[in-house]
Amino acid sequence: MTDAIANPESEGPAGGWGSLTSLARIASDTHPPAGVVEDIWRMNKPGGVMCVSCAWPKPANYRAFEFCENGAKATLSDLTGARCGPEFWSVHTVAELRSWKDYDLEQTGRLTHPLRYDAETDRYAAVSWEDAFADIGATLKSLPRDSVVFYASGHAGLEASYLYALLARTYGNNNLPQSSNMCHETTSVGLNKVIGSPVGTVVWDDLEKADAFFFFGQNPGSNSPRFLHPLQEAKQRGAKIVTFNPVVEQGLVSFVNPQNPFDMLTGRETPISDEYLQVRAGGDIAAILGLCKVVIEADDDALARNLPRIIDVAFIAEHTTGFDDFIELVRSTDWHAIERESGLSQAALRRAGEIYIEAERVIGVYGMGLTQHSQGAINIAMVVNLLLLRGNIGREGAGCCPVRGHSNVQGQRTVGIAEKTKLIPMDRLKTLFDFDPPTEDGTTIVDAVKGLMSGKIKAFISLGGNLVRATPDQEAMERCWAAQDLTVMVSTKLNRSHLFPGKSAYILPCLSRFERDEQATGVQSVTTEDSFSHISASTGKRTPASEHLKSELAIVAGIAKASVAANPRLTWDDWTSDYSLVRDLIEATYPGDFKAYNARMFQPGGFYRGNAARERVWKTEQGKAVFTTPDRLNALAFADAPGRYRLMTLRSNDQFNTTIYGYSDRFRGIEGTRDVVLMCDDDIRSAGLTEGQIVTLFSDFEDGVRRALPGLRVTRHTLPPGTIGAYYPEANVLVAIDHHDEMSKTPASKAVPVRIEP
Ligand SMILES: Nc1nc2c(c(=O)[nH]1)N[C@H]1C(S)=C(S)[C@@H](COP(=O)(O)OP(=O)(O)OC[C@H]3O[C@@H](n4cnc5c(=O)[nH]c(N)nc54)[C@H](O)[C@@H]3O)O[C@H]1N2
Ligand SMILES: Nc1nc2c(c(=O)[nH]1)N[C@H]1C(S)=C(S)[C@@H](COP(=O)(O)OP(=O)(O)OC[C@H]3O[C@@H](n4cnc5c(=O)[nH]c(N)nc54)[C@H](O)[C@@H]3O)O[C@H]1N2
Ligand SMILES: [Mo]
Repeated sequence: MTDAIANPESEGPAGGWGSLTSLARIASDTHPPAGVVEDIWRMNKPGGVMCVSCAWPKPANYRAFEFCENGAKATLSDLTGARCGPEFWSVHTVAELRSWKDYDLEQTGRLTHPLRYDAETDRYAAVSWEDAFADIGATLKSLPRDSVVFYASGHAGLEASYLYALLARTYGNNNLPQSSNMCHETTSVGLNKVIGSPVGTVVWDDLEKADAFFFFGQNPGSNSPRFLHPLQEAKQRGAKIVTFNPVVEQGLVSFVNPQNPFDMLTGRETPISDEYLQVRAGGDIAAILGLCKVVIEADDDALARNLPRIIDVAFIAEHTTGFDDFIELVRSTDWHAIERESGLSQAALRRAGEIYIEAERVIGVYGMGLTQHSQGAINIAMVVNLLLLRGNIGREGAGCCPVRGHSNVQGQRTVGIAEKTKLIPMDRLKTLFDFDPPTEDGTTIVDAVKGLMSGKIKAFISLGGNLVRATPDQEAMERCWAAQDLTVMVSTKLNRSHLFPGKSAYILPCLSRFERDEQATGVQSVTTEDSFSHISASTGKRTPASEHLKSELAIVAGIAKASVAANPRLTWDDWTSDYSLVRDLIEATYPGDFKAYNARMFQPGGFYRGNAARERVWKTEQGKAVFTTPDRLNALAFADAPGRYRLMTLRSNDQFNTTIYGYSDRFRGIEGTRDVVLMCDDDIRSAGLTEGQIVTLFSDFEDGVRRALPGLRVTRHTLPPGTIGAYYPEANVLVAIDHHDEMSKTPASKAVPVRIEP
């Protein structure tokens, strides 16, 4: 809640020289080979590689530089000169590596050989691909079908992902949870419930036409920095930006375009947010209700004075349901309750509400700050309520914009990596492949972790990711993971999940998207889907990190051939030799989304899959867009209590999820360590602590389990009282597996109830 927005903690604006310095450091850490600069230059452009980092779209009218600091970091990290070969294991045991930090594991470099764990020596050793596939297949065949999970992190392209889902289903289950089960599953379920679309409704052109952007719990400066370019342009044409975030995130305060020589030389900053509202963690329902109250009051006033209405009466009547109940709640909720629950003043909410009213076209942007709460789906429904009031969905320059994480996280769901059977055209799969697809729903991540804990789950295949590190209740997770009969991880780099091998355990190293993928019919391209539902091709050009690597698709096919009953329709070898055949299958399975797929995949900006809600066709139960009346004012599963804080688990600017690139979170002024707890002055004082003191955080989730994270340095930060922050993934030991969004089971990682002790 600031008038002149300033970030007391940041060393400078987002972008600018800081981002170049940060890149130079990573380049010197990774010793990239020749050609990497060319790859970065061509990134996210037709004929180049689509970034392996986030899912931000690739504009058709691309700029000279269509990459960001983090995309370049991810590229340098994939193309590092460092190698983690079999000789590494003659020096280190798995037990020893468990004391290593995520950063140190990442620095060992690219994995070069398929590896099998040997319990006797407590080391991994090289194994041939044939032996690995044969042994994995034999174990899978011996296990009950429902005891095996096929997890995917959002990296792998659409082709490998489609075959991976087919592998699970022909093996015999729908156990296909994905990283989005910890991320935007709240969107897939919650947004779908209210507008009939599991994904956002805006496209690139809308960004260029919007008059206002409302940001709720999304941090573009660190997590989708290319977003700052259209935001900068929006500001330059007079659009307004309003941010709701407990943390003053630098990317939402000001930006120096590192790719604009004039900006760089003059240090010209573009201020981003016009209003910055530091909402309490979990307080967005109340905050948005406040905005809606401003809109309704203005509308009442217009009506009384015979002026044009503020709400879009015609749109509401034709396209929505639930309006009356919602408005009843808006009217009956008093400002006192709104201020208390949001932590924001009525005056600040009025200023933000005025911006909403004055804007003809508004885009509502959100991220993990809304989805990772116990009432995350209601948070999202509230954003939709706000947008619906003025018809801001299904119109140019307006809409709902959830910003996705991994580069192909949205696309993997599109092509069948989903645990919910109702999302899958099973009849088409049956016809195409002549088998009976499993009919029971598969497991979410939360249920998979609980299945591990109870011993029901006996094997995990991971297509990318680092699930042991990414999920809640990490200590229990490490124990249960290692108790499985089989763990198979398709990976590029060593990570903590590899250090808890099952009774039989394999690490299968794959190509990065930048690397040349040579198969029997020649060099292959792969495709991914971005946050705006556009599908683009990537063709890797770099020499693979090792001659022993296989593509993700070839690895999936290898496991499938060894574990799934032979069937003349399952031509895994043909698909591996020519990925365009897989794209034909995807088109046959999803004809509406992938028409002329092979012909269109190199189209600049990608081809659009379409979205009914964008056309105001509402595929909801009610056939209309839904106003939701919340039954509470915060998104929490617990009440406030003395000594209890709401812990947000945060990302630094120097990490991609569990991959830690370094110890510099320069936008937040935190250098050299990640072992910190961020607290405001008032909280430090009232807890009787001093800045710099080392403390332990304890979970205050009322299930009787002791969860502790020791060794954190109290660090002063500008935050609302009662809201504190620590880094993910380190803080995952504090998150309880039963603490998740009610509707979608997304872990509630943004308001974890904790106590602090010296
Ligand atoms: N550099 C980098 N880029 C990434 C990633 C990364 O780790 N590093 N991860 C990728 C992935 S998988 C994802 S999903 C996205 C994640 O990107 P984001 O969606 O931006 O996720 P976070 O950074 O976890 O949290 C977003 C913001 O929510 C705020 N917040 C916390 N609690 C609340 C709340 O209750 N209300 C509100 N209004 N705000 C709140 C936090 O202060 C933070 O600024 O980024 C992707 N891109
Ligand atoms: N407390 C807390 N927990 C969270 C979150 C939070 O904000 N707070 N965020 C959640 C979110 S949004 C997400 S998405 C999850 C992330 O969970 P995951 O997706 O499981 O984790 P990542 O860190 O993205 O996975 C990194 C690993 O993927 C492998 N990898 C990298 N590139 C490739 C590739 O091209 N192919 C293959 N096969 N493997 C590759 C590497 O071995 C690397 O170590 O974590 C969730 N957990
Ligand atoms: Mo994510």
